[in-house]
Amino acid sequence: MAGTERTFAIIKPDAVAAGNAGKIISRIEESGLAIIAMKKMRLTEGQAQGFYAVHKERPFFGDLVKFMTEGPVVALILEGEGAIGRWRDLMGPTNSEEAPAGTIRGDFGTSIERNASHGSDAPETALLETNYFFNAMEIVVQSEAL
Ligand code: FUP
Repeated sequence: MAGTERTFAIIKPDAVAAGNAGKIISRIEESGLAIIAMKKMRLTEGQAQGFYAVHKERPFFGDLVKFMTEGPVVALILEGEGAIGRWRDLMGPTNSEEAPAGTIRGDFGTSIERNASHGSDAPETALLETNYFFNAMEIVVQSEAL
């Protein structure tokens, strides 16, 4: 059992621009995960480079940064039992072309790059990523979130 976890999520520029942010937020709410922080923002190039720093040597890094800065995103912190795995299950596999219908990446993404959403892959990255985007005063305690 994973226990209560927090995970970091992004609704990416493709999904926001297509008007799918609300639908994705509805899926989160229907899943029972609590949204304990949320904001819409436009990432700068430096912020996007910092967020994806682990990928900086990869050939797709430049394009990924360009994509993540092309329009606003919605950043969220989700909390619940096993939140990290549950959010990744809701998103589906990285490549939207391989993601099944019914998953967020399958329904709202179009490629491996333009895949509608991000989710942390482990407790360590979840903590790093939530702290990169949110400060303590932007996070509500779960009893107030629902
Ligand atoms: P995920 O954990 O599912 O977000 O996937 P990765 O950490 O492997 O990749 C991070 C992001 O890089 C993905 F969301 C999309 C992007 N990416 C590409 O644009 N091209 C690739 O070949 C691989 C990943």
